[in-house]
Amino acid sequence: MDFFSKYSLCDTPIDQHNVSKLQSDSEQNAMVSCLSDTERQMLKQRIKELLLSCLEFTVPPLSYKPCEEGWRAYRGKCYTFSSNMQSWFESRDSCAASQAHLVIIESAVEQAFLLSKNIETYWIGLSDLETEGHWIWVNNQTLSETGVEFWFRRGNQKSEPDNWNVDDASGENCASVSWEALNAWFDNSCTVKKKYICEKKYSFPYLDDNESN
Ligand SMILES: [Ca+2]
Ligand SMILES: [Ca+2]
Repeated sequence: MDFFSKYSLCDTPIDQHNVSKLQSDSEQNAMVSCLSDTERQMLKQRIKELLLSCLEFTVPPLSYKPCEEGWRAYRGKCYTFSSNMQSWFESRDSCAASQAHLVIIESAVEQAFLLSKNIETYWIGLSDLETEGHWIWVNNQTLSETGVEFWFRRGNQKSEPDNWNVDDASGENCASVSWEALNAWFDNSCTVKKKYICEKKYSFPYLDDNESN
Protein backbone atom coordinates (compact mmCIF):
# COMPACT_ATOMS: atom_id res chain seq x y z
CA MET A 1 0.00 0.00 0.00
CA ASP A 2 1.46 3.34 -1.04
CA PHE A 3 -1.11 6.05 -0.55
CA PHE A 4 1.51 8.52 0.69
CA SER A 5 2.81 9.08 -2.82
CA LYS A 6 -0.68 9.75 -4.17
CA TYR A 7 -1.00 13.03 -2.31
CA SER A 8 0.74 16.30 -3.08
CA LEU A 9 2.49 18.33 -0.42
CA CYS A 10 1.02 21.36 1.25
CA ASP A 11 2.70 24.57 0.20
CA THR A 12 2.73 26.22 3.63
CA PRO A 13 5.83 25.56 5.74
CA ILE A 14 4.18 24.13 8.84
CA ASP A 15 1.91 21.77 6.91
CA GLN A 16 4.70 20.90 4.53
CA HIS A 17 6.76 19.75 7.46
CA ASN A 18 4.02 17.57 8.92
CA VAL A 19 2.87 15.98 5.69
CA SER A 20 6.28 15.50 4.12
CA LYS A 21 7.51 13.90 7.35
CA LEU A 22 4.76 11.31 7.01
CA GLN A 23 5.36 10.88 3.29
CA SER A 24 9.12 10.51 3.60
CA ASP A 25 9.22 8.33 6.66
CA SER A 26 10.28 5.09 4.98
CA GLU A 27 10.19 3.19 8.24
CA GLN A 28 6.57 4.15 8.72
CA ASN A 29 5.81 3.30 5.09
CA ALA A 30 7.29 -0.14 5.56
CA MET A 31 5.25 -0.61 8.72
CA VAL A 32 1.93 0.06 7.03
CA SER A 33 1.51 -3.43 5.61
CA CYS A 34 2.10 -4.91 9.09
CA LEU A 35 -0.56 -2.82 10.78
CA SER A 36 -3.81 -4.23 12.08
CA ASP A 37 -6.99 -2.94 10.47
CA THR A 38 -7.62 -0.68 13.46
CA GLU A 39 -4.10 0.73 13.41
CA ARG A 40 -4.33 1.23 9.67
CA GLN A 41 -7.59 3.15 10.03
CA MET A 42 -6.07 5.31 12.77
CA LEU A 43 -3.05 6.09 10.60
CA LYS A 44 -5.28 6.98 7.67
CA GLN A 45 -7.36 9.23 9.90
CA ARG A 46 -4.21 11.00 11.08
CA ILE A 47 -3.03 11.54 7.51
CA LYS A 48 -6.46 12.83 6.55
CA GLU A 49 -6.37 15.32 9.44
CA LEU A 50 -2.96 16.57 8.32
CA LEU A 51 -4.11 16.94 4.73
CA LEU A 52 -7.27 18.74 5.83
CA SER A 53 -5.07 21.25 7.68
CA CYS A 54 -3.30 22.17 4.44
CA LEU A 55 -3.93 25.80 3.59
CA GLU A 56 -3.21 25.24 -0.08
CA PHE A 57 -1.74 22.38 -2.08
CA THR A 58 1.15 22.43 -4.45
CA VAL A 59 0.17 20.78 -7.68
CA PRO A 60 2.98 18.63 -9.12
CA PRO A 61 1.86 17.05 -12.41
CA LEU A 62 1.30 13.51 -11.12
CA SER A 63 0.17 14.21 -7.58
CA TYR A 64 -3.35 13.73 -6.36
CA LYS A 65 -5.36 16.94 -6.09
CA PRO A 66 -8.04 17.29 -3.40
CA CYS A 67 -10.32 19.30 -5.73
CA GLU A 68 -11.49 18.78 -9.29
CA GLU A 69 -10.40 20.91 -12.21
CA GLY A 70 -11.94 24.37 -11.94
CA TRP A 71 -12.24 24.25 -8.13
CA ARG A 72 -9.93 26.09 -5.68
CA ALA A 73 -8.54 24.24 -2.66
CA TYR A 74 -8.40 26.08 0.65
CA ARG A 75 -8.32 24.76 4.22
CA GLY A 76 -10.12 21.51 3.59
CA LYS A 77 -12.72 22.87 1.17
CA CYS A 78 -13.05 23.13 -2.60
CA TYR A 79 -14.69 26.26 -4.02
CA THR A 80 -15.88 27.16 -7.49
CA PHE A 81 -16.98 30.61 -8.61
CA SER A 82 -19.63 30.40 -11.32
CA SER A 83 -19.37 32.40 -14.53
CA ASN A 84 -23.12 32.20 -15.23
CA MET A 85 -25.86 34.08 -13.39
CA GLN A 86 -28.92 32.46 -11.83
CA SER A 87 -31.58 33.05 -9.18
CA TRP A 88 -30.64 31.94 -5.64
CA PHE A 89 -32.81 28.81 -5.99
CA GLU A 90 -31.28 27.86 -9.35
CA SER A 91 -27.82 28.49 -7.89
CA ARG A 92 -28.55 26.23 -4.92
CA ASP A 93 -29.70 23.49 -7.31
CA SER A 94 -26.65 23.92 -9.58
CA CYS A 95 -24.30 23.42 -6.63
CA ALA A 96 -26.24 20.31 -5.58
CA ALA A 97 -25.87 18.93 -9.11
CA SER A 98 -22.07 19.11 -8.55
CA GLN A 99 -22.36 17.21 -5.24
CA ALA A 100 -21.71 20.55 -3.51
CA HIS A 101 -23.72 23.30 -1.80
CA LEU A 102 -23.82 27.09 -1.90
CA VAL A 103 -20.88 28.34 0.15
CA ILE A 104 -21.25 28.40 3.96
CA ILE A 105 -18.95 31.00 5.53
CA GLU A 106 -17.79 29.96 9.00
CA SER A 107 -14.83 32.23 9.82
CA ALA A 108 -13.19 35.58 9.08
CA VAL A 109 -10.35 33.68 7.40
CA GLU A 110 -12.79 31.98 5.02
CA GLN A 111 -14.56 35.29 4.30
CA ALA A 112 -11.20 36.95 3.59
CA PHE A 113 -10.20 34.09 1.27
CA LEU A 114 -13.43 34.46 -0.74
CA LEU A 115 -12.97 38.22 -0.97
CA SER A 116 -9.40 37.79 -2.18
CA LYS A 117 -10.67 35.75 -5.16
CA ASN A 118 -13.68 37.90 -5.78
CA ILE A 119 -14.31 41.08 -7.74
CA GLU A 120 -18.03 40.53 -8.24
CA THR A 121 -21.14 39.71 -6.23
CA TYR A 122 -22.06 36.07 -5.66
CA TRP A 123 -24.92 34.21 -4.01
CA ILE A 124 -23.99 32.43 -0.76
CA GLY A 125 -25.89 29.68 1.05
CA LEU A 126 -27.70 31.95 3.52
CA SER A 127 -31.41 32.85 3.57
CA ASP A 128 -34.27 34.01 5.80
CA LEU A 129 -36.94 32.48 3.57
CA GLU A 130 -38.82 30.69 6.35
CA THR A 131 -38.88 33.37 9.06
CA GLU A 132 -38.09 37.01 8.34
CA GLY A 133 -34.85 37.98 10.08
CA HIS A 134 -33.95 34.39 11.04
CA TRP A 135 -30.96 33.69 8.80
CA ILE A 136 -29.98 30.08 8.25
CA TRP A 137 -27.32 28.42 6.12
CA VAL A 138 -28.19 25.69 3.62
CA ASN A 139 -27.01 23.07 6.16
CA ASN A 140 -29.57 24.49 8.66
CA GLN A 141 -26.93 26.13 10.88
CA THR A 142 -27.86 29.54 12.26
CA LEU A 143 -25.53 32.55 12.38
CA SER A 144 -25.19 32.17 16.14
CA GLU A 145 -24.07 28.59 15.60
CA THR A 146 -21.36 29.51 13.08
CA GLY A 147 -20.43 32.48 15.29
CA VAL A 148 -19.58 34.99 12.55
CA GLU A 149 -21.49 37.36 10.27
CA PHE A 150 -20.27 39.93 7.78
CA TRP A 151 -23.24 42.11 6.87
CA PHE A 152 -22.41 45.37 5.09
CA ARG A 153 -22.51 48.34 7.48
CA ARG A 154 -23.58 51.92 6.71
CA GLY A 155 -22.64 54.74 9.05
CA ASN A 156 -25.77 56.89 9.01
CA GLN A 157 -28.23 54.65 7.19
CA LYS A 158 -29.73 51.25 7.77
CA SER A 159 -27.17 48.51 7.45
CA GLU A 160 -27.71 45.17 5.74
CA PRO A 161 -29.81 43.09 5.94
CA ASP A 162 -32.52 45.70 5.24
CA ASN A 163 -35.20 43.48 3.60
CA TRP A 164 -35.73 46.22 0.97
CA ASN A 165 -39.18 45.58 -0.55
CA VAL A 166 -39.61 48.36 -3.10
CA ASP A 167 -38.52 46.25 -6.09
CA ASP A 168 -39.84 42.91 -4.77
CA ALA A 169 -42.86 42.97 -2.42
CA SER A 170 -41.66 39.75 -0.78
CA GLY A 171 -38.57 41.60 0.42
CA GLU A 172 -35.00 40.35 0.39
CA ASN A 173 -34.53 36.84 1.74
CA CYS A 174 -31.33 35.55 0.13
CA ALA A 175 -27.76 36.67 0.87
CA SER A 176 -24.87 37.52 -1.39
CA VAL A 177 -21.23 38.36 -0.78
CA SER A 178 -19.67 41.37 -2.45
CA TRP A 179 -16.04 42.44 -2.33
CA GLU A 180 -15.78 46.03 -1.11
CA ALA A 181 -14.91 45.25 2.52
CA LEU A 182 -14.69 42.36 4.98
CA ASN A 183 -18.29 43.17 5.95
CA ALA A 184 -19.74 42.56 2.52
CA TRP A 185 -22.90 40.50 2.85
CA PHE A 186 -26.16 41.89 1.41
CA ASP A 187 -29.68 40.56 1.44
CA ASN A 188 -31.29 40.57 -2.01
CA SER A 189 -34.45 39.46 -3.75
CA CYS A 190 -33.97 35.71 -4.30
CA THR A 191 -35.18 35.94 -7.90
CA VAL A 192 -32.40 38.30 -9.02
CA LYS A 193 -29.82 36.56 -11.18
CA LYS A 194 -26.27 36.55 -9.79
CA LYS A 195 -23.14 34.48 -10.00
CA TYR A 196 -22.72 32.00 -7.15
CA ILE A 197 -20.06 30.14 -5.15
CA CYS A 198 -20.31 26.39 -4.55
CA GLU A 199 -18.36 24.56 -1.86
CA LYS A 200 -17.57 20.95 -0.96
CA LYS A 201 -15.03 19.14 1.20
CA TYR A 202 -11.69 17.88 -0.07
CA SER A 203 -11.97 14.40 -1.49
CA PHE A 204 -9.39 11.75 -0.53
CA PRO A 205 -10.43 8.56 -2.33
CA TYR A 206 -7.28 6.62 -1.36
CA LEU A 207 -7.95 7.33 2.30
CA ASP A 208 -11.64 6.44 2.28
CA ASP A 209 -12.67 3.69 4.65
CA ASN A 210 -13.51 1.38 1.77
CA GLU A 211 -10.09 1.92 0.14
CA SER A 212 -8.71 -1.51 -0.67
CA ASN A 213 -5.19 -1.09 -2.07
CA1 LIG B 1 -35.57 39.03 4.56
CA1 LIG C 1 -30.50 44.47 1.19
